[in-house]
Amino acid sequence: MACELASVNSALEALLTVFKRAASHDSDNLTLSRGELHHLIKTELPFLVQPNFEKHFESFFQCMEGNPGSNVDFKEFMCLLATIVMCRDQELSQQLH
Ligand SMILES: [Ca+2]
Ligand SMILES: [Ca+2]
Repeated sequence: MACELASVNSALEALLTVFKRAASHDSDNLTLSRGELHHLIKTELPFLVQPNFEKHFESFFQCMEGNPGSNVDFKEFMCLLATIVMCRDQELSQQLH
C-alpha cells in the first residue's frame, strides 16, 4: 500500500512538473495560455490530437479555461486529466465485457 501511495505521489509530482514547465513560456508561470496548452497537448498528450483537433481547439480551450478571458490553471488542467482517466477506464471496462 505504501508503495502504491509513493507511486501516486511520484505521478502527481511529475504532473506538476509538466504543468509548470509548459506554463513557463510566457510571463504568467501559473497558467497555460492557448499556445502553451496547444503545445502541451501536442507533445505530452498526442492521443488527443485527432484529425479535427485544430478546428476544435479554440472551443476546447474556452471550455477548459473556465472564465472567459482567463487561462488554464493547474486545477483546470487536472480536471482535463481526470476526465481522460475516467474515459480510459470506461473504454477498458467496455473492452473487458
Ligand atoms: Ca503561462
Ligand atoms: Ca481559468
